[in-house]
Amino acid sequence: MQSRNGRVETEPGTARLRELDLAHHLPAQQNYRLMQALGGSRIITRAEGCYIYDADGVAILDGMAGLWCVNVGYGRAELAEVARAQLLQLPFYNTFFRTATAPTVMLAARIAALTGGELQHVFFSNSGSEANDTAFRLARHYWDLRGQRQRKIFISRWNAYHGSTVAGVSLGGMKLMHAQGDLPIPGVEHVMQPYQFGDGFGESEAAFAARAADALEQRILKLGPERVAAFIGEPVQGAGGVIIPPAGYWERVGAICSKYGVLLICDEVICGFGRLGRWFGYQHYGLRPDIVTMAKGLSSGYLPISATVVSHPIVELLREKDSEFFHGFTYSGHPTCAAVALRNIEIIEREGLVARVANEIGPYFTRALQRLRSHAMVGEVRSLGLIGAVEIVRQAGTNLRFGDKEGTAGPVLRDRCIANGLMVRAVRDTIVICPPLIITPAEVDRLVAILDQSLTEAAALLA
Ligand code: PXG
Repeated sequence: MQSRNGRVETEPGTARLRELDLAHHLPAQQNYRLMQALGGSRIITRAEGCYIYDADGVAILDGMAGLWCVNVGYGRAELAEVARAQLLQLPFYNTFFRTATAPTVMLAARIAALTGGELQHVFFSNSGSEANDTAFRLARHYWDLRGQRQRKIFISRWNAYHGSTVAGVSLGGMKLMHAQGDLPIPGVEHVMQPYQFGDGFGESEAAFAARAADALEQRILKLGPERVAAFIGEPVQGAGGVIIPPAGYWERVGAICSKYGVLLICDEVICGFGRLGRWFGYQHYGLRPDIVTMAKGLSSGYLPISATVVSHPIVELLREKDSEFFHGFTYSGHPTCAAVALRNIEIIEREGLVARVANEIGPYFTRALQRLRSHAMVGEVRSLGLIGAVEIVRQAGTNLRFGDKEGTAGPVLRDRCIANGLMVRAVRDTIVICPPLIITPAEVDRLVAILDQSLTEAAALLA
């Protein structure tokens, strides 16, 4: 690192790091002026289990598993060792020139075994965004090859998150992201999300599920089914605020996709690898997707890698038509990332983390979170597996928000949580929680105790 006098700084102190951060580093999704006003970033220096530690030595319980990704928890020496061995043997080789590496091939086979059925073919990328871009390009190419060149439109949902690339933002339903860069690109449509607390409050679950699913059918009919390529959705929307769909919603959506021959793409970037108590969220909902995208938990965030799993008939058609898929990234199937992902899957299996979420810690988490319902400002607590949300409202029993606009109370509560030693995120007025799958009952109790205390403090601040 270069200091002001040109010398290399080997171990700059925290204050200097924060100074350099403000001077040179543009962190993701930030208001760079506000960052300056707030004095820069918190420097995270190490992590172990479910805890992260900052440069001041403060321990913070990581209620977000990094960024919805560190499923096996921090400090897994064997993942470091596997990476080291692979780096020494073959750090990199590409998959463009009819070349492959052992970890890449083994990981593809491993993933295909986990997804099963027709989902037998795996295309690798580096991020969830790229996995979805891959799905986007592949689905359009597929319909061209099938001679249905009109089938170009993707339908997604408002408030979905599918990434930050041009196609990722377009497929996503975040209006603030669309507003920058003139997005979405043409050919992407959005329908209502299955967010009962926000958009179907007081409606029966069955009626709301039908209404939300039927919005998809109505849009398909309006556009003309022959023009719709695919529907993409997260089984449970994560970044949108942990939207757990009402019973029956996905079943109906799956049936609508089949009825009109629309490809179903499940974005498993957050739900995959045990989060909902199954390997994948689509399995929880009994869906049969044509394409499945995954990232995050695939390597527990230890190294960047993502995958687009493609069903057999799609690949069969590419073969039959003798068509080259002009798509790929330098690091598609990166052997070191693949080796780490393979070992990560092995850890999840060896430790029975998926069943643990379904049968033990998931239900424990659900019960513990429900204790927060005693607060007057908690409108709803919901969870599935190890993902959960707490809705902050002005008055329990309603869905009315604090202040003049949405998003007043959420950040206040989040900041109290962080100050009290718990990392969580606020999505407007929804606190979202997504801890590592290894979290212990005692750590869940601590997580809930901090939320409890922080709710009391936030209530006083918002009064
Ligand atoms: N799909 C889903 C469902 C995601 O959650 C992506 C795709 C994109 O993955 P990459 O690896 O390209 O970031 C994601 C990522 C947030 C937040 O604010 C969530 C994500 C990323 C950044 C911030 O909760 N999810």
